[in-house]
Amino acid sequence: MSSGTGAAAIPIQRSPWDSDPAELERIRQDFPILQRQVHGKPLVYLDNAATTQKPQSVIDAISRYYSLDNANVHRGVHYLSQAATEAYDTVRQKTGRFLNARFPSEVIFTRGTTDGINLVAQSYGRRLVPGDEILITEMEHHSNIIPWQLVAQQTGAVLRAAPMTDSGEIDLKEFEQLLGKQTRFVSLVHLSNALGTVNPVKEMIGLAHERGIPVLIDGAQSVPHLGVDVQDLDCDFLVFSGHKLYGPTGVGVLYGKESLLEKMPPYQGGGGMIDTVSIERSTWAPVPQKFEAGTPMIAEVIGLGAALDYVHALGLPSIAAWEHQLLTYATQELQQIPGLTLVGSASERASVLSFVLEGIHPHDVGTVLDQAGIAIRAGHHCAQPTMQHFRVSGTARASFGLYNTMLEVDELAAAVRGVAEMFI
Ligand code: ALA
Repeated sequence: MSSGTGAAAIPIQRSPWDSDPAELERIRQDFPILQRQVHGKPLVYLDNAATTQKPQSVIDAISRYYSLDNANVHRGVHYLSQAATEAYDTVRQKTGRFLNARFPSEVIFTRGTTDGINLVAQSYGRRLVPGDEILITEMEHHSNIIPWQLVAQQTGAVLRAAPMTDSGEIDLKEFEQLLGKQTRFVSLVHLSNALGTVNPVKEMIGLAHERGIPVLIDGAQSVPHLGVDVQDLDCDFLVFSGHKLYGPTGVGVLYGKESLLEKMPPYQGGGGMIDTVSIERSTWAPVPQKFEAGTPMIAEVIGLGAALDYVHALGLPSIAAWEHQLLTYATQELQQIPGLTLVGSASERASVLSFVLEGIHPHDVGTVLDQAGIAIRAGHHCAQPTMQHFRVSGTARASFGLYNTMLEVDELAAAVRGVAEMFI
């Protein structure tokens, strides 16, 4: 993997469970849902880009919190409140270490990736004035398009998108040309949920920084599948979701450089984010509390902490290596199916395989596979501009997680071959 991807901190190596099926089976036992059947068939879960399954340790951490430790944080002098506050703040420190942030206060808990991008758009973005430009790319998820459209409408700023090539890679020359005198902000996806492309974000951040432009990285897919080092990338902001990292839904992380977060106005007002309040005016708590109005997602943050522990114990380099092997094998197997076209053939891809079958609607592919117990996603993947580029209404998408097996790839390939033959 080149250093340009920003994942240089995670060298690809062989995964320990690569040559030891018993180790992979042991890992699978950690995920109770993988033992269930769907339509009378063992579940083959290949929709990890949408959400990942949860290990028992995450489920137990949430259950234990509600059973034994439930209390509000940052508000009480009593034992439980202090214990909950300590548990909550410990996850902030853990997340900071996971991302290699300089300070734990650079970690803000959000409801998820979408919430984090909206926070930056509605806080940092409020400084934009008519004629200012925001630069994204053609391969963004809707959650990295709409918040910028909204702030552009509010401020008179202009939203531009760097185009991609037909292999699903950002055209870096075009990207650089679009970094103009008026560009005030850049927001980029690291790993495309629709194509699997790994963008050279470190290089792109460097190009933006040469012009003094801050950059947000949408790490929804890259944080769980590649791992990210925010200091190595030198991104100004990065967002991800807990539920795509084997943690719970309803919690995510916004990393921001302290110097930027300190200058930004609050996104939402309420309890917990203030220093002083009078009817006339209020002053704000320091970062990160300034951005965490109201009772936060305490149980979810604690579940995220357990997910970080789980991933850390296995090691992201091992996870990335295993998923790389699954993707390579799946690509090789699916490419042999008559009538199948891969959508997205970038030289650097991870964890996601998008495809269309000639003359067959992706939803039909998804429905037939579902009957075989195989869960994939079919549709536009909340990336309609990406679909428009490839002139398709949607794709079928298999996406891998740390617990998938080569046998499951064989089952996927056999089922997709069956669909192709059924409709010919
Ligand atoms: N963004 C998620 C996906 O790609 C929901 O499926």
